[in-house]
This record gives sequence, structure tokens and C-alpha cells, in this order.
Amino acid sequence: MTREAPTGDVDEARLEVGKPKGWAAGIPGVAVSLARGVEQMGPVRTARTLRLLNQRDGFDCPGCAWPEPRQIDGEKRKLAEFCENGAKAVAEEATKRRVGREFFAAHPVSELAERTDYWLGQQGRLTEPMVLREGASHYEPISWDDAFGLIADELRGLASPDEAIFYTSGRTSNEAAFVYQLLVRAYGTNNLPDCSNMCHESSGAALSATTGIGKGSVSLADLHQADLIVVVGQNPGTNHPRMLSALEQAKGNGAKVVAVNPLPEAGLMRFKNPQNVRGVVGKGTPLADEFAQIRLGGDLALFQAVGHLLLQWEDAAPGSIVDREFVEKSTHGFEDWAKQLREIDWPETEKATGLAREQIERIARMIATSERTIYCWAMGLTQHKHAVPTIAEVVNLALARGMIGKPGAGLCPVRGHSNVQGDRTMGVWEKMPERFMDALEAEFGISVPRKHGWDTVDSIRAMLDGRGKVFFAMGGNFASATPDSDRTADALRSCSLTVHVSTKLNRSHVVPGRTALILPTLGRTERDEQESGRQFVTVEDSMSQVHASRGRLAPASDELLSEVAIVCRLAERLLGADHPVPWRSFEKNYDLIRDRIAAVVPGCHDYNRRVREPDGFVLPHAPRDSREFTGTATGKGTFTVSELEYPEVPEGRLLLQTLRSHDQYNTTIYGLSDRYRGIEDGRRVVFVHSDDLAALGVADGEIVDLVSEWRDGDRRAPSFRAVSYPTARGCAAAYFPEANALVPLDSVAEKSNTPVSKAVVIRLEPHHHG
Ligand SMILES: Nc1nc2c(c(=O)[nH]1)N[C@H]1C(S)=C(S)[C@@H](COP(=O)(O)OP(=O)(O)OC[C@H]3O[C@@H](n4cnc5c(=O)[nH]c(N)nc54)[C@H](O)[C@@H]3O)O[C@H]1N2
Ligand SMILES: Nc1nc2c(c(=O)[nH]1)N[C@H]1C(S)=C(S)[C@@H](COP(=O)(O)OP(=O)(O)OC[C@H]3O[C@@H](n4cnc5c(=O)[nH]c(N)nc54)[C@H](O)[C@@H]3O)O[C@H]1N2
Ligand SMILES: [Mo]
Repeated sequence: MTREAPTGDVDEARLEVGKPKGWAAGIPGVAVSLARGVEQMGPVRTARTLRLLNQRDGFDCPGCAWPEPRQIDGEKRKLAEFCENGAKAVAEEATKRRVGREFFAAHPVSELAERTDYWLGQQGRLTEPMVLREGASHYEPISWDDAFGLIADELRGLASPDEAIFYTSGRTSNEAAFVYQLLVRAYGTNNLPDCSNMCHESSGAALSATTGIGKGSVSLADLHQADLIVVVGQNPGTNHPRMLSALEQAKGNGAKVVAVNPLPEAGLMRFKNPQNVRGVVGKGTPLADEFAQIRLGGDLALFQAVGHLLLQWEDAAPGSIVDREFVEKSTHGFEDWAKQLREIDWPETEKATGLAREQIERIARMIATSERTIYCWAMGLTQHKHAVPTIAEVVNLALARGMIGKPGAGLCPVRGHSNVQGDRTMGVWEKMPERFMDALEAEFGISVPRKHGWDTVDSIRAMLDGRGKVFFAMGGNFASATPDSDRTADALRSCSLTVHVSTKLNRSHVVPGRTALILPTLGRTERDEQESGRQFVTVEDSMSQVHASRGRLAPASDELLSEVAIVCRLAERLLGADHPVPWRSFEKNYDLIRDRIAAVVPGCHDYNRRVREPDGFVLPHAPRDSREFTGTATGKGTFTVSELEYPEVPEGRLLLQTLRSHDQYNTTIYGLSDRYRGIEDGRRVVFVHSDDLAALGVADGEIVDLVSEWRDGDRRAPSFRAVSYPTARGCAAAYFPEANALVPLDSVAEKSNTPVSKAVVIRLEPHHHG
């Protein structure tokens, strides 16, 4: 448990700590995005590439899943419909740096394993298939044909298809995701873990049970029309910068914003919009009208207290707060919920939230008087032990006030990866509903397994105890993104074969199974030429809008295959040329895949035509479209009664959240700074309140080890600089993935099995060198 992860080829002595910023975006944002582009791509490619980003004839930004404005809402796209971090994501993919066979010949895997995620990512794009043979020290080139043969042989040799695991990250297109899950199911398993298991799984679980559909219920136009937007557990200034434009526009229309966060994130406080003149020269727009600096994991207590107040005020003036008509006609369980919240324990609420009762009352008043409320949330809610009940409590508030299925109101889980929602729609899930399986069987005349597969955490457990033997990843960086880094590394190393379909070098390539393959693939920005001509793919954003994405840049190497081609060729090799699925035709012409998507996936009828519309189309969502909740057990919008829960922290300990800096995309590290939080040239920092530092006897700037405490023992991440920071008392923050070694594999959310990345009990210990 104390094996040390690489701490750096970066000189942490250079690390500088300045004052955190009170605002986000503006000139530095634009300047940084152009500089990063030019550094990686050169000036001409930068100009050409950024011009196509998020335009109707261009490619979908490979950054986040925030939607683009739509014509039907009467909204225009700006010439530069992207943000600083989208530009960085593109620069990272469109870089001119290359990792070819010479690179692998020069660097043994043992050496690469000592490098940081940052260094690995900076080496550039992968250019040809590589294999690490059993016992070898270096990766060496392998032909595509031999690579597919090797995988097919290994898969055929397993005692059962359930010994293989097929991971997906959320950049995979709808077409690739659809053929991928089809291959996996035709082969015979539902072991389809994905990044969503670590991300919005808790939102999916809570929303499916309460609204009947695991997706958000608002559009961008709704955000612009809302009169109250509650942003909980989300840092849009860094992770969804274009959302700030929507918030600014809503504010311009008179909306109020409530931000609930342990950190005073720059983007939540003030916003300078680089798209307008005021943003470039002015002071920007103040965003949060109310900033609730909550303790980590205190949100369930907060929302229960708000519910309590709403009910109290409703009792005083019946019909003034609760949308009686909606509640009676369209929901179930209101009375039980109201009964539970009639009494709450205020001292306990204040302890759990760290908020003063007056502030909770102010927020409740805003919610009580709003006519159009939208709740937005991300990882600050989903990655907790009690994430599912917390999100269900948000739904309770929305249901009670009738805030679902009307303009300007609704639920808005803000997704991460640009196509993570689409991948799920296409069937990438370890427990797709029977209806979907039936449709697959009927469409293709094959039989697919019905037993549910393993999610991410269960996959790691299965590899550790020998039940999982082959690990295949469609994108992502499993080794760094998952919890309990040392155990996950052991899990991957115990496999007989690991395969990664990737664009760039990452840690997962250097934590190999007995044999390991790297299969390089096209990125979103690149041209995809197949036998029938140039192809496009489709994606679904956070608001269920499905649209086309066309890569325009020349591929990073002639050797690259598209994800679709990789799946189809592997499928033919594994399942035979006479398989009922026409794999070869699919590879030649993605329209043929889309015809099958239309036949199998609910809401996708006439798919080929509709994705060719300028803005694509929006998938159906019964609660949003018609206030129907047919997907729940009760057939109605369902109130949930949850016991109050919040993390308990022993004396002398802190509660640690692991989060993103402004200069990374998940495990891809763009740079070593976190501008908005005042950090320059270093990532091994732990943010702690000055009073907590004083109480713990740790000096600001001191180098400490972070030691997490769990029932099976301690985990250590060495050598972090303590940074005095205005976070909530008792709470700390450090960056993902450096801190993942501290997150215990068995610390997971109830119901969603999502790793608890936002509440790790730690102690600080002096760091001893050597
Ligand atoms: N540039 C960039 N964009 C990205 C990503 C990236 O890495 N870089 N990642 C993408 C992905 S996959 C995702 S899922 C999203 C992630 O988007 P976010 O969820 O914004 O990402 P995190 O950095 O994990 O930030 C969590 C936020 O929640 C707050 N928080 C933590 N715990 C609690 C809590 O208990 N209660 C409350 N109320 N707040 C809490 C934190 O202080 C922080 O502001 O972003 C996507 N977009
Ligand atoms: N401690 C902690 N852990 C976390 C989180 C946290 O907040 N804290 N957040 C979790 C969340 S929300 C998520 S979504 C996961 C992310 O988990 P992953 O999705 O597995 O990780 P990424 O870092 O996004 O994956 C980056 C890699 O994807 C590959 N890639 C990029 N583009 C493409 C492409 O177009 N095709 C293919 N095939 N490969 C491509 C590149 O090789 C790159 O190295 O991490 C989770 N882990
Ligand atoms: Mo995510």
C-alpha cells in the first residue's frame, strides 16, 4: 500500500503560490488558448483548426459535453464558439509531436512507468500499432493484422467471454460505440465498464428512479430563460467554460445564481466573457448572488433543510409554494417526503453543511419564490457515498415546485466527456435494459447475453482476484482515472493481455498485462476516409442533442485506423467473415451503421436524415416533453425519503476532495498551473483552510505526505505542498490523478458504485526525504 507513484520529473521547487483569482475567462483565457495552439500546432494549423471548432460544418469539441446554441432557438453561433480549455483539448490532439517506433525503442517500459502523466501526454500522438511481448522490456511495432489476430486468439482461448473486460471512455463517437457494444455482446459478455461509472452514474441512478430517465431535462434556451440557477458541486469556469456564457446571458435576463461549493471557484464569482467587449475590458459580470461555502458532502443536509423550509412556508400559506396541481397529477410520494421533513435537527444541519441557518433560509426563500428554477450539478454531488440520495433530494425540490417539464426550469446534470451521454444511449453499459437487448437480437439475428456485466470498480476487483483476464479499452486512461492506483496497477498487471485504443501515450500503456497492445486511432479533429468516401460521426451533448461531427485535419499518421475500423476488423477476425453482422460494410460506410442505430436505439428513427439537419435533433425525454414519468416504478415523478447522511471526520483529520486544475483534461495534463487558484508550475499541492493548518500544526508551504485512512489500512501519497486556501473548514483539496492512490477501491457510492473521490479521510504527515 505504500509503493510510491512517480512524483515527478517536474522540479517542484519551481512551484509558486499566488493569490487565487476572483474571476474567470477574459483576455488571459484567449491568449492562453492561442499560445497553446501555436506551441503544439504552429500558427497556420491553429487558425484553421480553431475556425472549425463547434461550427456546423466542423467537428464537435473533444472537450466537455456542454451544448452549442441552436438555430431553432433563434440563437446564432459565434465565430469562435469555443473556450480556452476547448482550444487546449484540440491543441493536445492536433499537436505535431509524434510517438513512433523510435520513441519506444529508446525508452524501456520500466523507464516510462517512472514518468508523470504530464510527461507521457506531452510526447505527442501515437502513430502505429505497438506490442509489448511477454517478458520484453520495450514495445515494438506490430502490423494491424497481427494485432487483431493476437487479440482474437486470446479472446477465443478464454474459458468464458465473461473473463474479458471492455472499457470505454466518453470521447468515442455514437457509431464506434454502437459497433463496439455490438461486438462485445456478440462475443458473449456485458462486461462494458465505462468512465461514466466514475462520473455521472449517481445522477443516472437517482434520475432514473425518480423521473424515469437518467438524463437532464433542460436545453440551453431553458438556461437563458430561468430566473434562478442553482449550481452545485461544479466548477464551470474550468470544466465547462461555455456554461459561463449561458449564466451571463441568464443574468442579463434577470436570473439569480446560487453557487454551492466548498471552494470559492473563480468562475462562480465573476465572469469576463471573451466573446464580448465588456468581457475583454470591463470588470466582468458578478455571477453568484449567493455563495454557500458548504462542507464536503453536506449537500443532502442542505437540500433537506431547504425542503423543510418550503414545507413550513407552504403550511403557513397553502398553495403558495408547492405546485399542488402538478404534485397531485404527476407525482408520487409527496406526503411521505413532507412527513419526513416536517422536523429537522438544525444544529445537525449546521454541522453537516457548515452553513449558517440564515443563509440556508435566504437560499430557500430564493427557491420558494422562483418561477423557473434550474439545478445544475457535477462531480461535487456524484462522487460521494450518499450521492444518489443527495441528487434524489434535489429532484424532490424540483418536483414539489413543479420545476420539471416547463420552459426555463429543470434538472441539469452537467456531463463531462463530450460524448459520454451518447455512448450510453448507444448501449455502452454493463446493464442495458432487456428492451435494448431484444432489439439487438431482432435486428441482427444474433443472441446476446442477459446477465449484467461488471462496472469499473467490479472490473478492478475481478482482475485482482483472477476472474478478469483480458482488458480492452476503447480510449481513456484506466490506470490513472480509477481509484486506488496501486491496486488498479496490480489488477492490470495480472491480466494476460491488455489492449488500449488510444490517441496519445498515457499511464495505462506502461502498466501492462503479460502482453500489451497499443492501437493508435484517429481523433475527433481528423479526416476519416473509408471506401465509400469521407465519413462523419455523430455525438450527443449534455442536453440530449444529437449532431454530426466532421474531422478536417490530416491524420497524425497514415497508419491510424478509425475506432469504427478497429472494432469491425477485430470483430471479423474474432467472429468470422460469415457472421450475421456485416462488419466489413459497416467499416466502409457509416451510414449503414446509422441505419441500424435507427432500428435499435429508442428515439433514433430516421437517424441518417435527422443527423444531417444543421443542428441535428434532440432525443425524446418524457418528463421534459410532456411531464410524463412513465419510466419510473410508480409511473409518476417519484419523491424519495432519505435518511440524513454526511461524512464523519475523526479529530485531527481532514476530508479530502480530488479535483481538476485549470490546466488538465482528466488524466491529460496540459500544463502545471492552476491560474484561477493561484498555482504556478506544480501540481502536488493540498489546499487547506489556514485555521485548519494552524490547528494541525502544519505551516503554509510545508511539504507533507497525505495519508488516507480506511478500514483496510492506510494509503500514502508522498510530498505535497500545503497551501493555505479559503476552502470550507475541515476540508482539503488535491488534484486528480495524483491523489487517486488515496481513494480506497471499496469506498463507493451506494447504488451507483461510483468511487468516492470527493470525501477521503486523510491526515497530514511530515514528509521525510529519502
Ligand atoms: N478543462 C476541463 N474540462 C473538463 C474536464 C477536465 O478535466 N478539464 N473534465 C470533464 C469531465 S469528465 C467532467 S465529469 C467534468 C467535471 O466537472 P466538475 O464536476 O466541475 O469537476 P471537478 O474538478 O471534479 O470539480 C468538482 C467541483 O465540485 C466542488 N465540490 C466537491 N465536493 C463537493 C461537495 O461535497 N459539495 C459541493 N456542493 N461541491 C463540491 C469542488 O469544489 C469543485 O468546484 O468536467 C469535464 N470538463
Ligand atoms: N480521484 C478522482 N478520480 C477520477 C475523477 C475525479 O474527479 N477524482 N473523475 C472521474 C471522471 S468524472 C472521469 S470521466 C474519469 C475519466 O476517465 P478516462 O475517460 O478513462 O480518462 P481520460 O483522462 O479522459 O482519458 C484520456 C486518454 O484518452 C485517450 N483519447 C483521447 N481522445 C481519444 C479518442 O478520440 N479516441 C480514443 N480511443 N482515445 C482517446 C488518450 O490516449 C488519453 O490519454 O476519471 C474519473 N476519475
Ligand atoms: Mo467525467
